[in-house]
Amino acid sequence: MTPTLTIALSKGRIFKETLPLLAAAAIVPTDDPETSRKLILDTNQPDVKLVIIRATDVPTYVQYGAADLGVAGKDVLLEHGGEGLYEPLDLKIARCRLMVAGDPEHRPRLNRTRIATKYINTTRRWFADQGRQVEVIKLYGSMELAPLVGLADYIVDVVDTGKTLQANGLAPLEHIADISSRLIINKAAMKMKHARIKAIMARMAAAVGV
Ligand code: PRT
Ligand code: MG
Repeated sequence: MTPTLTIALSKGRIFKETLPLLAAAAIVPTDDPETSRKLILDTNQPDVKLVIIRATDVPTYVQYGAADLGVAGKDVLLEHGGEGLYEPLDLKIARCRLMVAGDPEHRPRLNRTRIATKYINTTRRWFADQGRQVEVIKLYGSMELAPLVGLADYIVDVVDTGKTLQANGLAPLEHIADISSRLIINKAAMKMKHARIKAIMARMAAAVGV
């Protein structure tokens, strides 16, 4: 019996945009995570399962080998640090930009500028690399609210169309990184399940067009 191959995905845009790439590798889920309450989804292949978890947890599952493969945004990977993972393929999906954003008219407090974000490591690195002293405040969502209520001077968040910023009177100010989702692979699994993983990678790469 072949051991199970487990693929970690998050619901929403990553799941939707990964589906055609999995299909190119002949992997088709038999449950829909948006309607099912199951956290482990079966696929058309008896020895391939999908685990559906929070986007920020995907690198952790793959790092510890709880999943062999995963799909994670580069924003999430920058923040995680990528330890224990291979990141062999840019899937070019769920694209956006990691930005510093705020009210362009705003004058930051003089002693120490405050930045609200869920990307605390990446944010610290971005400002430290430029020798700018900031205080970083960890939030788990709705970052756009922080400057409006005086919690922070600026935010660091991913921006796609910019409509969310605009609707809140904010604008993108500094570009930190271009973001897309990456295929990530557990290092031990890459050795133990090499042939199967290589085959999936090759078919996904062909579907992405690289
Ligand atoms: O939503 P949840 O808290 O469960 O987790 P999550 O936000 O981490 O997951 P999800 O599925 O929303 O995002 C998964 C990945 O998609 C992220 O890690 C990014 O790599 C990528 N991605 C691409 C985005 C966006 N585009 C995006 N626009 N992630 C989030 N957004 C949000 C952004 O945070 C902001 O609130 O959408 C809003 C901005 O969109 P615009 O179009 O108004 O600019
Ligand atoms: Mg979200």
